Amino acid sequence: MSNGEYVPSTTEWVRNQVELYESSNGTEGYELRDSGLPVILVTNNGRNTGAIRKTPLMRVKVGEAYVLVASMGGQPKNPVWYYNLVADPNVTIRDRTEVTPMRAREVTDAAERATLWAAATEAFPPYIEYQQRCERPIPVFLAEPV
Ligand code: F42
Repeated sequence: MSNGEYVPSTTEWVRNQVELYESSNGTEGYELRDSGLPVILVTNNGRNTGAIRKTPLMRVKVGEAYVLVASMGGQPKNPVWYYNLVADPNVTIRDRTEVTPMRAREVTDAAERATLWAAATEAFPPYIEYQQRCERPIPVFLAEPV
């Protein structure tokens, strides 16, 4: 990881979720709005600035690993964090009170992706609709403990 400074998300509700999650040491802010579904926090480096970025994502846990789904609500473009993770796969994942250094790789093998997509849609069914909404194949990463 670089020594960059933390630069909060430009999206207010996302920034607020990160703030609550971190300031409570993972005892608050770990659910997606009113859905009650659990969220993890991914910390990584910006590929151009080296700044520290923090991105809440749905919690999709497979064994010791986490599936990271670059869905961004089914918008046409990939989220910026997708490009950051491709450039530098070193991340820290907070799952409530547990913080673990991990490495994230984009899953390109079709069979592996299908298995992880099934786990992702089981944890968070709206991913199915997000994929129907956009033409890009939604990228999937697997983050594994270093
Ligand atoms: N997003 C998902 O894609 N999947 C999820 O499962 C998901 C769940 C979720 C749960 C709770 C919650 O609060 C948010 C959730 N989100 C989920 C939204 C997610 O947290 C992100 O906000 C969203 O995916 C958009 O990611 P983004 O990286 O495009 O963020 C935007 C809004 C943003 O803040 N961008 C910064 C900016 O300033 O515009 C990014 C800046 C950046 O990284 N710059 C790079 C750098 O070097 O610093 C350079 C980038 C470049 O390519 O030039």
